[in-house]
Amino acid sequence: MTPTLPRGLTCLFLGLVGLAAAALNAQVPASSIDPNRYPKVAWTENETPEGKEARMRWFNDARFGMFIHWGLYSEWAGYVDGKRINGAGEWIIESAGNKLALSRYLTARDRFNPTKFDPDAWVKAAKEAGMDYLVITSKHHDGFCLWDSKHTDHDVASTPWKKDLLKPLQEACLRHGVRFCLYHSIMDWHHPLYAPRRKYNDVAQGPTDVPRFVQEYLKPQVREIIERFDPGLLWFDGEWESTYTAAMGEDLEAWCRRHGPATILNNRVGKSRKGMEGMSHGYSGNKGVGDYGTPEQNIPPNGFPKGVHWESCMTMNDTWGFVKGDNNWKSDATLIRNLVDCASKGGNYLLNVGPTDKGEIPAASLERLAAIGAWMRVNGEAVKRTEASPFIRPMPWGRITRRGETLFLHVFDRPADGKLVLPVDNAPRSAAFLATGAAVAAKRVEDSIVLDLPATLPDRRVSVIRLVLDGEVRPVGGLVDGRVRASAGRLLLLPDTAELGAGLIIESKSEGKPNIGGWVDDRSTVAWKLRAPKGSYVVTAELGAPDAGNRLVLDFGGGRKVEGEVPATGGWDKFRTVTLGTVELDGDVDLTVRAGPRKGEGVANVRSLTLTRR
Ligand code: H79
Repeated sequence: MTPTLPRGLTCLFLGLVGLAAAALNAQVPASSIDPNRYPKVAWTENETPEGKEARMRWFNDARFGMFIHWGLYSEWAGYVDGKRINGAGEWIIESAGNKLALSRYLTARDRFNPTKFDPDAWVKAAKEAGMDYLVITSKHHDGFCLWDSKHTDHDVASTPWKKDLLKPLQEACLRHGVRFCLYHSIMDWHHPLYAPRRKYNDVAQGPTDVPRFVQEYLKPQVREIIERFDPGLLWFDGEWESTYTAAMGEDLEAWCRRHGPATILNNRVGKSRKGMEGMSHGYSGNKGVGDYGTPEQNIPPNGFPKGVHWESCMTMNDTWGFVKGDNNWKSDATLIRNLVDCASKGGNYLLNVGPTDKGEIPAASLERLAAIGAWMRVNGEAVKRTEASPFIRPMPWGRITRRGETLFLHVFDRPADGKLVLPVDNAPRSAAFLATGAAVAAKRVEDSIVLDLPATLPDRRVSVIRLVLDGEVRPVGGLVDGRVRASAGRLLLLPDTAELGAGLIIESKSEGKPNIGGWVDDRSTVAWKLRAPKGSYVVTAELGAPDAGNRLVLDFGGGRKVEGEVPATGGWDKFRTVTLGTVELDGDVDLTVRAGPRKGEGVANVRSLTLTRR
């Protein structure tokens, strides 16, 4: 145990730190948002979607954070007896097979002495890169704790360093306006009660008992770190072994809510994660799934409905924990594009550094953080506090973020003809590069805004254009807040924005245009969410079908149905527009399309439905 200040003094001290942080903030880059100043919002039993948005705000607005993997494995640095152990540095004991006994692994505790640890330098490196939170491993799978825990001696207090490493980092975070967060592994290769017990564990004695491990060790430690470090979020991991159950996940989630109601939880607190893709079954809203999804080493190809939160975590080289000589570094261009990619899909990017056992972040990591920071000082406003692109799929030339009536066009690759075509029912007010302020020619052409790019872009990695529109964006066929909107009295329902039932796929049968296909089971459904201005609409479908006699039934809810015949169009790849009927609509509609009893090979390939106001 380390001595602590009396509570009153601590508060006074934190107050002064707050003032100091406010003064420092005047100097931090304009890209930063200081999550420490966001009001704390507590989770409640019957939280509304708006309540959750308020609780998640600092996280959502930040968009960019630093992951830090640091522990005994940093001392091994990927090598045993001078031989590189393949795999991630932090997995060395597991990856070494039985060549590294736990008793020997633990000798790193006698050597772990981070004399170069400079918490202010770490936090500044994060802040100056445009990161507004950091997540450090309080405990990784090897069970070693970076703070002086009252529940174990397998911690930093048992090293030559002796002192808590998390408190100084938390205090540096308060000074610089970075939200301090913790990673905590559920799987524990060291604890004697944890099962399955590893073969290389020659230290643990007695029977394993995971329910007791959870009750007597995991939960008390989680409470200890919440109360001691007030983490903005808890990043659980190692939840996938079958000894940890869904019931334990729900119980741990409830425990965290009770002891840290404002602490955000990732979905690895429970058992809902779909592999490395990282999202939860059914997205969110269920017990034991935490607050957000955790894609690992990948970025989802498309965004998710509004209200689904996620964060992609990724390494800069090949490993999370420090490995000597792992020089497979991603370029700054790749890292900036990844960050923008996440933001354009409504998610965060959590980028890892693996400090050495001496406490140094590798120079190659610092160089990349500095390069990202330089880009963020110019373009950060197009990342921070933005919302996802109004288009459900990425543009071929780059990515889009938005705030209010402004779209930020992040150009990765200049199209050969230099033209960016945005299918929106808006007029442009202004368009200019953030980097230079130089105007970009933008005009309305039919259903689109077309921008003419200069021959050379200001930044070969990502050049951002701030495009101000004449009002809220009205994407043609796209989504605003998860619903297709009308444009010039017309609602265009495309495969991209549909929710496809079992067996249905998006394919392209002709002219490179996508269509919904594979409709051979007449129990399959296709659904759209839309918002229709009050009126009477004619419903048409652009479809291809070899056989006549099939029927499409459109259920608009509230007893409003439109039913129409599918004619033979001459083949699956011969598309024709047919009128299905008319319907009265007013406001938000959840449309479900079903097929009547199937005739022939299948129902139809559907390219689009169009609702046109009369
Ligand atoms: O903390 C980081 C990883 O250690 C942890 N999650 C991130 C945030 C993680 N745990 N499991 N996995 C990632 C996936 C498992 C990968 C493995 Fe392997 C493949 C384990 C053994 C083979 C990676 C590659 C580790 C050793 C070789």
